[in-house]
Amino acid sequence: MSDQKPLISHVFTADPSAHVFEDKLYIYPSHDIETDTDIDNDNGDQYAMQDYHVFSLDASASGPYDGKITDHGVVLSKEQVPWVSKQLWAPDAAYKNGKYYLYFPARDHDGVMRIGVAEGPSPAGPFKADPEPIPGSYSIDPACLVDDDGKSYLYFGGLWGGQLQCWTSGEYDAAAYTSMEPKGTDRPALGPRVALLSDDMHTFASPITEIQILAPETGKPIVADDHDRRFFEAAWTHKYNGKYYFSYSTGDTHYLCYAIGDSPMGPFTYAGRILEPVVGWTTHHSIAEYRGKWWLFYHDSSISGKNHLRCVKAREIVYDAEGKIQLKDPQTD
Ligand code: FUB
Repeated sequence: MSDQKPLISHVFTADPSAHVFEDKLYIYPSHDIETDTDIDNDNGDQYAMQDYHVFSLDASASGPYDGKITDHGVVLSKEQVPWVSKQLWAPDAAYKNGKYYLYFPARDHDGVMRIGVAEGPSPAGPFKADPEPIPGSYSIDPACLVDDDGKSYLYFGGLWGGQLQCWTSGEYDAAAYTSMEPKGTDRPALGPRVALLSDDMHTFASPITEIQILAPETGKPIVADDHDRRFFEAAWTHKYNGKYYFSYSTGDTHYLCYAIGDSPMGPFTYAGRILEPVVGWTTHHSIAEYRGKWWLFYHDSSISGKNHLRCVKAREIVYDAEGKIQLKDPQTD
Protein backbone atom coordinates (compact mmCIF):
# COMPACT_ATOMS: atom_id res chain seq x y z
CA MET A 1 0.00 0.00 0.00
CA SER A 2 1.30 3.50 -0.81
CA ASP A 3 1.98 5.78 2.09
CA GLN A 4 0.22 9.01 2.89
CA LYS A 5 1.34 12.13 1.02
CA PRO A 6 2.96 15.07 2.85
CA LEU A 7 0.76 17.92 4.04
CA ILE A 8 3.64 20.41 3.86
CA SER A 9 6.53 20.06 1.43
CA HIS A 10 7.99 23.55 0.71
CA VAL A 11 9.90 23.46 4.03
CA PHE A 12 10.85 20.51 6.24
CA THR A 13 8.52 20.10 9.23
CA ALA A 14 8.17 17.57 12.06
CA ASP A 15 6.55 16.93 15.46
CA PRO A 16 3.17 18.39 14.38
CA SER A 17 0.95 19.64 17.19
CA ALA A 18 -2.51 20.23 15.72
CA HIS A 19 -5.32 22.25 17.30
CA VAL A 20 -8.60 23.75 16.20
CA PHE A 21 -8.61 27.42 17.19
CA GLU A 22 -11.30 29.89 16.08
CA ASP A 23 -12.87 27.07 14.01
CA LYS A 24 -9.68 26.60 11.93
CA LEU A 25 -7.11 23.84 12.01
CA TYR A 26 -3.63 25.05 13.01
CA ILE A 27 -0.40 23.03 12.97
CA TYR A 28 2.56 23.92 15.18
CA PRO A 29 5.53 21.82 14.02
CA SER A 30 9.29 21.84 14.42
CA HIS A 31 11.02 23.47 11.45
CA ASP A 32 13.78 21.11 10.33
CA ILE A 33 16.86 22.52 8.63
CA GLU A 34 19.95 21.16 6.89
CA THR A 35 22.90 20.43 9.19
CA ASP A 36 26.29 18.82 8.77
CA THR A 37 25.24 15.59 7.05
CA ASP A 38 27.86 13.62 9.01
CA ILE A 39 25.96 14.22 12.22
CA ASP A 40 23.38 11.57 13.14
CA ASN A 41 23.82 10.66 16.79
CA ASP A 42 21.85 9.58 19.86
CA ASN A 43 22.24 13.06 21.36
CA GLY A 44 20.13 14.47 18.52
CA ASP A 45 22.74 17.03 17.41
CA GLN A 46 21.41 16.74 13.86
CA TYR A 47 18.13 18.36 14.96
CA ALA A 48 19.44 21.94 14.91
CA MET A 49 16.25 23.90 14.39
CA GLN A 50 16.31 27.69 14.80
CA ASP A 51 12.73 28.92 14.50
CA TYR A 52 9.06 28.00 14.34
CA HIS A 53 6.50 28.49 11.58
CA VAL A 54 2.73 28.13 12.08
CA PHE A 55 0.46 26.62 9.43
CA SER A 56 -3.31 26.79 9.03
CA LEU A 57 -5.85 25.01 6.87
CA ASP A 58 -8.51 26.88 4.89
CA ALA A 59 -11.62 27.28 7.03
CA SER A 60 -13.75 25.76 4.26
CA ALA A 61 -11.76 22.49 4.18
CA SER A 62 -13.48 19.36 5.46
CA GLY A 63 -10.18 17.63 6.32
CA PRO A 64 -6.40 18.20 6.28
CA TYR A 65 -6.06 17.04 2.65
CA ASP A 66 -9.09 18.96 1.40
CA GLY A 67 -7.85 22.57 1.29
CA LYS A 68 -4.92 24.92 1.00
CA ILE A 69 -2.47 25.08 3.89
CA THR A 70 -1.08 28.54 4.61
CA ASP A 71 2.41 29.04 6.01
CA HIS A 72 2.21 32.03 8.36
CA GLY A 73 6.00 32.32 8.38
CA VAL A 74 8.37 32.61 11.31
CA VAL A 75 6.47 33.23 14.56
CA LEU A 76 9.39 32.82 16.98
CA SER A 77 13.13 32.44 16.44
CA LYS A 78 16.15 31.51 18.53
CA GLU A 79 17.53 35.07 18.53
CA GLN A 80 14.35 36.31 20.25
CA VAL A 81 14.79 34.05 23.30
CA PRO A 82 17.70 35.08 25.54
CA TRP A 83 17.94 31.78 27.43
CA VAL A 84 18.18 29.60 24.28
CA SER A 85 21.51 28.49 22.85
CA LYS A 86 20.25 26.08 20.14
CA GLN A 87 17.84 23.35 19.07
CA LEU A 88 14.25 24.59 19.10
CA TRP A 89 12.59 21.17 19.27
CA ALA A 90 8.98 19.98 19.28
CA PRO A 91 6.50 22.72 20.31
CA ASP A 92 2.84 22.83 21.26
CA ALA A 93 0.24 25.59 21.49
CA ALA A 94 -2.70 26.35 23.76
CA TYR A 95 -5.49 28.89 24.15
CA LYS A 96 -6.76 30.28 27.42
CA ASN A 97 -8.32 33.53 28.66
CA GLY A 98 -8.21 35.20 25.23
CA LYS A 99 -4.51 34.52 24.60
CA TYR A 100 -2.45 31.93 22.73
CA TYR A 101 0.61 30.22 24.15
CA LEU A 102 3.49 28.46 22.44
CA TYR A 103 5.44 25.98 24.56
CA PHE A 104 8.84 24.98 23.24
CA PRO A 105 11.94 23.07 24.38
CA ALA A 106 15.50 24.13 23.65
CA ARG A 107 19.02 23.85 25.00
CA ASP A 108 20.01 26.64 27.39
CA HIS A 109 23.50 28.15 27.51
CA ASP A 110 24.69 25.31 29.78
CA GLY A 111 23.49 22.68 27.28
CA VAL A 112 20.52 21.70 29.48
CA MET A 113 17.15 21.14 27.81
CA ARG A 114 14.47 23.47 29.26
CA ILE A 115 10.96 24.46 28.29
CA GLY A 116 9.94 27.99 27.42
CA VAL A 117 6.61 29.73 26.93
CA ALA A 118 5.73 32.49 24.49
CA GLU A 119 2.47 34.41 24.29
CA GLY A 120 0.57 35.99 21.42
CA PRO A 121 -2.81 37.50 20.52
CA SER A 122 -3.54 35.20 17.57
CA PRO A 123 -3.20 31.47 16.84
CA ALA A 124 -1.01 32.42 13.87
CA GLY A 125 1.43 34.29 16.09
CA PRO A 126 3.75 36.06 16.40
CA PHE A 127 4.66 34.95 19.91
CA LYS A 128 6.76 36.79 22.47
CA ALA A 129 8.82 34.52 24.70
CA ASP A 130 9.42 34.94 28.40
CA PRO A 131 13.08 35.87 28.97
CA GLU A 132 13.68 32.76 31.13
CA PRO A 133 12.47 29.15 30.76
CA ILE A 134 9.49 28.04 32.86
CA PRO A 135 10.96 27.83 36.38
CA GLY A 136 11.67 24.19 37.27
CA SER A 137 11.12 22.95 33.70
CA TYR A 138 13.38 20.40 32.07
CA SER A 139 13.69 17.92 29.19
CA ILE A 140 11.72 18.18 25.93
CA ASP A 141 8.48 17.80 23.99
CA PRO A 142 5.96 19.91 25.93
CA ALA A 143 2.29 19.21 25.18
CA CYS A 144 -0.53 21.17 26.78
CA LEU A 145 -4.03 19.95 27.60
CA VAL A 146 -6.59 22.59 28.55
CA ASP A 147 -9.25 20.48 30.20
CA ASP A 148 -13.00 21.09 30.07
CA ASP A 149 -12.91 22.52 33.60
CA GLY A 150 -10.33 25.14 32.54
CA LYS A 151 -7.39 23.48 34.31
CA SER A 152 -4.30 23.26 32.10
CA TYR A 153 -1.61 20.59 32.20
CA LEU A 154 1.83 20.52 30.64
CA TYR A 155 3.18 17.07 29.72
CA PHE A 156 6.84 16.68 28.80
CA GLY A 157 9.91 14.46 28.79
CA GLY A 158 12.20 12.60 26.45
CA LEU A 159 15.02 10.08 26.91
CA TRP A 160 18.58 10.11 25.53
CA GLY A 161 19.17 13.57 23.94
CA GLY A 162 16.03 14.74 25.73
CA GLN A 163 17.90 14.27 29.05
CA LEU A 164 14.98 12.85 31.08
CA GLN A 165 17.43 10.32 32.59
CA CYS A 166 19.32 13.24 34.17
CA TRP A 167 16.38 14.31 36.36
CA THR A 168 15.54 11.27 38.49
CA SER A 169 16.54 13.09 41.71
CA GLY A 170 14.69 16.28 40.74
CA GLU A 171 18.04 18.04 40.17
CA TYR A 172 20.05 17.96 36.94
CA ASP A 173 22.68 15.22 37.06
CA ALA A 174 24.92 15.62 33.99
CA ALA A 175 26.74 12.35 34.78
CA ALA A 176 23.48 10.40 34.34
CA TYR A 177 23.34 11.37 30.67
CA THR A 178 25.45 8.47 29.43
CA SER A 179 23.19 5.83 31.02
CA MET A 180 20.51 7.03 28.53
CA GLU A 181 17.74 5.25 30.52
CA PRO A 182 17.21 2.54 33.18
CA LYS A 183 17.73 -1.09 32.18
CA GLY A 184 16.14 -4.29 33.47
CA THR A 185 12.98 -6.36 33.59
CA ASP A 186 12.57 -5.82 37.32
CA ARG A 187 12.49 -2.02 37.39
CA PRO A 188 10.09 0.52 35.91
CA ALA A 189 10.86 2.58 32.83
CA LEU A 190 11.17 6.30 33.35
CA GLY A 191 7.78 7.95 33.06
CA PRO A 192 6.85 11.16 31.28
CA ARG A 193 6.21 14.21 33.45
CA VAL A 194 3.17 16.40 34.03
CA ALA A 195 2.50 19.58 35.98
CA LEU A 196 -0.54 21.76 36.42
CA LEU A 197 -0.09 25.18 34.82
CA SER A 198 -0.86 28.44 36.59
CA ASP A 199 -3.93 30.36 35.50
CA ASP A 200 -1.73 32.73 33.45
CA MET A 201 -0.14 29.68 31.72
CA HIS A 202 3.43 30.90 32.36
CA THR A 203 4.49 28.83 35.38
CA PHE A 204 3.89 25.46 37.04
CA ALA A 205 1.19 25.54 39.72
CA SER A 206 1.94 22.07 41.10
CA PRO A 207 4.98 19.93 41.70
CA ILE A 208 6.14 18.00 38.62
CA THR A 209 4.74 14.46 38.77
CA GLU A 210 6.02 11.32 37.04
CA ILE A 211 3.21 9.70 35.06
CA GLN A 212 2.67 5.97 35.41
CA ILE A 213 1.97 3.93 32.28
CA LEU A 214 0.71 0.57 33.48
CA ALA A 215 0.97 -2.78 31.72
CA PRO A 216 -2.58 -4.19 31.47
CA GLU A 217 -1.43 -7.73 32.29
CA THR A 218 0.22 -6.79 35.61
CA GLY A 219 -1.37 -3.47 36.60
CA LYS A 220 2.20 -2.33 37.32
CA PRO A 221 4.36 0.24 35.50
CA ILE A 222 5.82 -0.89 32.18
CA VAL A 223 9.34 -2.13 32.83
CA ALA A 224 12.55 -0.51 31.57
CA ASP A 225 13.49 -3.26 29.11
CA ASP A 226 10.08 -3.24 27.43
CA HIS A 227 11.21 -0.98 24.61
CA ASP A 228 8.17 -1.87 22.48
CA ARG A 229 5.90 -0.16 25.05
CA ARG A 230 7.91 2.12 27.31
CA PHE A 231 7.69 5.91 27.01
CA PHE A 232 10.54 7.54 25.08
CA GLU A 233 9.31 11.01 23.96
CA ALA A 234 6.48 12.86 22.15
CA ALA A 235 3.86 13.08 24.91
CA TRP A 236 0.34 14.00 23.79
CA THR A 237 -2.92 13.90 25.73
CA HIS A 238 -6.40 14.20 24.27
CA LYS A 239 -9.87 13.45 25.60
CA TYR A 240 -12.36 11.13 23.99
CA ASN A 241 -15.66 10.06 25.47
CA GLY A 242 -14.69 11.27 28.97
CA LYS A 243 -11.40 9.31 29.02
CA TYR A 244 -7.88 10.68 28.83
CA TYR A 245 -5.73 9.22 26.05
CA PHE A 246 -1.99 9.59 26.60
CA SER A 247 0.01 8.83 23.44
CA TYR A 248 3.76 8.76 22.91
CA SER A 249 6.72 7.51 20.90
CA THR A 250 8.72 4.44 21.89
CA GLY A 251 11.87 5.95 20.35
CA ASP A 252 14.33 3.22 19.42
CA THR A 253 11.52 0.79 18.52
CA HIS A 254 9.79 3.53 16.49
CA TYR A 255 6.14 2.97 17.47
CA LEU A 256 3.45 5.47 18.37
CA CYS A 257 1.53 3.95 21.29
CA TYR A 258 -1.23 5.04 23.62
CA ALA A 259 -2.58 4.42 27.09
CA ILE A 260 -5.96 5.33 28.60
CA GLY A 261 -6.84 6.75 32.02
CA ASP A 262 -9.53 8.46 34.06
CA SER A 263 -7.45 11.43 35.21
CA PRO A 264 -5.24 13.91 33.30
CA MET A 265 -2.40 13.07 35.71
CA GLY A 266 -2.70 9.33 35.11
CA PRO A 267 -2.18 6.55 35.75
CA PHE A 268 -2.77 5.41 32.18
CA THR A 269 -3.08 1.77 31.13
CA TYR A 270 -1.32 0.74 27.94
CA ALA A 271 -3.89 0.19 25.17
CA GLY A 272 -1.93 -0.49 21.99
CA ARG A 273 -0.11 0.91 18.98
CA ILE A 274 -1.40 3.71 16.78
CA LEU A 275 1.32 3.75 14.12
CA GLU A 276 3.99 1.31 12.99
CA PRO A 277 7.54 2.58 12.24
CA VAL A 278 7.80 5.21 9.50
CA VAL A 279 10.71 6.18 7.22
CA GLY A 280 13.26 7.86 9.51
CA TRP A 281 14.32 7.35 13.12
CA THR A 282 11.91 9.61 14.99
CA THR A 283 8.17 9.33 15.23
CA HIS A 284 6.14 12.13 16.86
CA HIS A 285 2.51 13.08 16.51
CA SER A 286 -0.64 14.76 17.78
CA ILE A 287 -4.31 13.79 17.72
CA ALA A 288 -7.10 16.30 17.10
CA GLU A 289 -10.77 16.36 16.15
CA TYR A 290 -11.64 18.47 13.12
CA ARG A 291 -15.08 18.80 11.50
CA GLY A 292 -16.39 15.68 13.25
CA LYS A 293 -13.48 13.39 12.35
CA TRP A 294 -10.40 12.48 14.34
CA TRP A 295 -6.92 12.80 12.84
CA LEU A 296 -3.45 11.61 13.65
CA PHE A 297 -0.81 14.16 12.61
CA TYR A 298 2.69 12.68 12.36
CA HIS A 299 5.88 12.96 10.35
CA ASP A 300 8.31 10.82 8.42
CA SER A 301 11.47 11.33 6.38
CA SER A 302 10.00 10.15 3.09
CA ILE A 303 10.85 13.28 1.07
CA SER A 304 14.51 13.59 2.13
CA GLY A 305 15.52 10.11 3.23
CA LYS A 306 17.35 11.83 6.13
CA ASN A 307 16.39 11.44 9.78
CA HIS A 308 16.53 15.16 10.53
CA LEU A 309 14.67 16.45 7.44
CA ARG A 310 11.09 15.41 7.96
CA CYS A 311 7.64 16.12 6.53
CA VAL A 312 4.28 16.33 8.28
CA LYS A 313 1.42 14.05 7.27
CA ALA A 314 -2.02 13.09 8.61
CA ARG A 315 -4.17 9.95 8.81
CA GLU A 316 -7.76 9.65 9.93
CA ILE A 317 -8.39 7.58 13.04
CA VAL A 318 -11.60 6.07 14.38
CA TYR A 319 -12.50 4.53 17.74
CA ASP A 320 -14.00 1.08 18.07
CA ALA A 321 -16.79 0.16 20.50
CA GLU A 322 -14.24 -0.28 23.31
CA GLY A 323 -12.65 3.11 22.62
CA LYS A 324 -9.56 1.56 21.00
CA ILE A 325 -7.92 3.63 18.27
CA GLN A 326 -7.98 2.28 14.71
CA LEU A 327 -5.99 3.89 11.90
CA LYS A 328 -7.80 4.32 8.59
CA ASP A 329 -6.11 3.67 5.24
CA PRO A 330 -3.87 6.41 3.87
CA GLN A 331 -5.21 8.92 1.38
CA THR A 332 -2.81 8.87 -1.55
CA ASP A 333 -4.54 10.70 -4.40
O1 FUB B 1 12.38 17.23 16.51
C1 FUB B 1 13.38 17.03 17.48
C2 FUB B 1 13.06 15.87 18.32
O2 FUB B 1 12.92 14.71 17.51
C3 FUB B 1 11.73 15.97 19.04
O3 FUB B 1 11.75 16.80 20.15
C4 FUB B 1 11.49 14.54 19.30
O4 FUB B 1 10.20 14.24 19.73
C5 FUB B 1 11.85 13.92 17.99
O5 FUB B 1 10.81 13.99 17.06
